[in-house]
Amino acid sequence: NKRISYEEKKEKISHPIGKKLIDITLKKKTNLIVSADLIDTKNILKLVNLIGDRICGLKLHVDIINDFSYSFINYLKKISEEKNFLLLEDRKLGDVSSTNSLQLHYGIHKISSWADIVTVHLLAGSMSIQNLNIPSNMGLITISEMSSYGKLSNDNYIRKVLNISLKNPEVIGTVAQRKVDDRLLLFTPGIHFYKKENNVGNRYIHPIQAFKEKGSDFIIVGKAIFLSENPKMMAEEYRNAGWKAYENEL
Ligand code: UP6
Repeated sequence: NKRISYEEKKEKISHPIGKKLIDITLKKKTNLIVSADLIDTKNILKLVNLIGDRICGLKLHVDIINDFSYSFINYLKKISEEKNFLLLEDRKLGDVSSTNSLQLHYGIHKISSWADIVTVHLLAGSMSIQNLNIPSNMGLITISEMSSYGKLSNDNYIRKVLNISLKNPEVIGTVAQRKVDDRLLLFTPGIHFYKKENNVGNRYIHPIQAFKEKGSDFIIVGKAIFLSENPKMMAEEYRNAGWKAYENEL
């Protein structure tokens, strides 16, 4: 066996939201997370209605939304429950614990009141994700290694982030460009069928490479889907590609 199955992985993951994500993936046969990097709620909701059946998670950058509101979040939450997918806020927190905590609980977005999963950098060290007082059904994804060209993380940094991730029970997984311990879920952004690089330094790999070479569990796809002329069809293509790539590694 080249990798462990989602079923086996679920046994190794202790956090309820990590288990829930795997359950959704198995039920809907999709390891696709769509990154809805759009600046108007209307366009996000339009996209979600097209792709909701095909994804296990929807990733947002809520701080780019011009007309953010609670009615938008409540509506999105409702669709996420109906269509069975999780909401990820790609906040990439990176400050000391007390500031991270304020950014999670307060301000306009009150992330902890609705997000299932939030991303964090660990530049400030292991204590920066302690005492965040997040709800027990909310999980963290650490950023060990970015997809971008010229990323500053070296092997030593990445190893340290992975170690901290394994020790903190609120962490369900990580973003990295390499195989990681089976007890972490591995999320892979920078996915595109044919593009290798974009003009602002992001690097792309095919879903097959993500599963074969990097040991990915979930692919994160943004522009390849939401900028396409037929997001519904493209989401289905990435869902299929991700699922086949997973099955081929078993
Ligand atoms: N993202 C990356 N690389 C990382 C971590 N996160 O691209 O290492 C995020 C970006 C964007 C999405 O912030 O929201 O994943 C990728 O979108 P794209 O597919 O349109 O490039």
